[in-house]
Amino acid sequence: MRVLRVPRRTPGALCALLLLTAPVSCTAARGDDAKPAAASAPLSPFERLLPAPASVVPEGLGYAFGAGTVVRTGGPGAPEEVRRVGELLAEQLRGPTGLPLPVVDGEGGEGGDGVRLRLDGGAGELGEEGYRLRTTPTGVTLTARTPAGLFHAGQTLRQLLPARGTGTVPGGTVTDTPRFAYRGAMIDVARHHFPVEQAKRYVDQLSQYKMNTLHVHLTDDQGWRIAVDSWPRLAEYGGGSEVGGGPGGSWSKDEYRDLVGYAADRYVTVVPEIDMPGHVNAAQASYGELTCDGRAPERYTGVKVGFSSLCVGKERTYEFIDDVLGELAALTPGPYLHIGGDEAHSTPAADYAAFMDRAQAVVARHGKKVMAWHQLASARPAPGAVLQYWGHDRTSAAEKAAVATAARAGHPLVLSPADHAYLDMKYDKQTKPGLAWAGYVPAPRAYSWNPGTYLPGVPESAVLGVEAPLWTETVSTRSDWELMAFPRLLSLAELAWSPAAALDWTAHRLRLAAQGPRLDAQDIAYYRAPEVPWP
Ligand code: TNX
Repeated sequence: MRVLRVPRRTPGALCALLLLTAPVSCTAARGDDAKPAAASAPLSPFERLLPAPASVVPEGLGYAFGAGTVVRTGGPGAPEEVRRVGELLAEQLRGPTGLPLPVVDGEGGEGGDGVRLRLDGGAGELGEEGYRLRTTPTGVTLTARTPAGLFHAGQTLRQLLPARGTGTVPGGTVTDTPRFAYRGAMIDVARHHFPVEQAKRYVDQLSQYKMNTLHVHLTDDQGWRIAVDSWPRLAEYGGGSEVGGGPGGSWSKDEYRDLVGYAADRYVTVVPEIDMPGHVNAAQASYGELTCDGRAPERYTGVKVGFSSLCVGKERTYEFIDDVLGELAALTPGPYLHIGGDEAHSTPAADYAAFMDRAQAVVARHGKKVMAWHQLASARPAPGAVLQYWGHDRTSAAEKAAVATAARAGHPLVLSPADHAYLDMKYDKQTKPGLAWAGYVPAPRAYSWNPGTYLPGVPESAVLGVEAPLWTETVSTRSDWELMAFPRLLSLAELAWSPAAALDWTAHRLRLAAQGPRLDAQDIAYYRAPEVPWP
């Protein structure tokens, strides 16, 4: 066995790297490294992997990609889906390598050289999304129990080749499974409208770092972005506004289906959100019957929150949410409908609880599970409802305790602490777009928290995962979106996937730096965070 070459680095980095190869115990050095980033020795391809894999055993010689390399997707009886994963991987590798990489139906085992995709129903240790990637001089074998695992293996393979050009995949075995099942990003397409193409681009970007959920915040005071056949003015009129007075826009059902299918091909589940009972001005501007006095307000293009509320005492309100959630459920293969429930400052607490009871029942009747912001914890979350925590260091102990109580009662938590995971917080005071109500979130801060121990009284087993929301009050262009998301999204992807023992900022910032050329090659407008030694 070849020993993993470890260039001179800090003890923390060394520790994290050792953990990749050996089950030693090690206290990772943590904390924000405010010093300017120094250049350091180049990382090996295994060390560059982001998210850091659970285990790497370097061994023997590698496999050189060349003009004759083929992608093999399994022998007779291999499911069509494996073929599809192979086709997609070949397409992803053709761009940077410039090789033809034909996909052949054939021996997916060790039988022929090249890249072999192998589904192994018996590999129980790899779970729902894990994989093994084994490289010898004759090829690279990707093994998983599920097609999703094969997809993730393919993303690892991409990172083991240069950002541009072809090369040799190093010899050895990567064995890798995720720490958390839910690894998400959220995009707010309500405050500013974005085309579906931009959301698909984000799916490409996040799935290569093994994130598996895209939460889409489809409605808010400033705009309604999804077509609803039974209430057509929602999109037609309510879609025609956005923050700042721009034209807005909305997605047809076909566009939305296209996004959902595109995401599914990359093993990303779309979680649609219709925010209620607050954040509904665009709906009420479209249909006056959704207010208590029956009068439609003007469309809204400012950035205030908490001023609108559905009329909790009116039956028409429940016909509305039944129609909307019914149509949305029919468009949603994933398990969750997110019903918001945040910042309902204009809905009295008793009304809020009564409304959320009925809204949750509607979700269940349409065969879906409820997801909601953590304010639902203080009302009556339905059995199994997933709560998304978006508090921060200054959130009151009582509010945190309500969430912890709900978690211990069996409500899975998705953690999006605003002062670490909110991609719309400015990096520092110089960042042009963004807000700062939860403080600045420089790159090390996005990374330096542990989802498994973050909330007092919440065991890691109650944490379903992590999500990075990008609110768009101040974000209206692709470049600002990418500036805010990258590199922090990569840090959250690693927190969500990698074993706790591998988390170490000093090592992580080198992995981030190593992603720079890949982000450049993909024309991603990332922020060159000064704490990261970008090449
Ligand atoms: C809080 S987080 C909100 C959003 C804003 C965001 C801005 C949450 C559930 N609600 O309405 O867009 O802050 O950072």
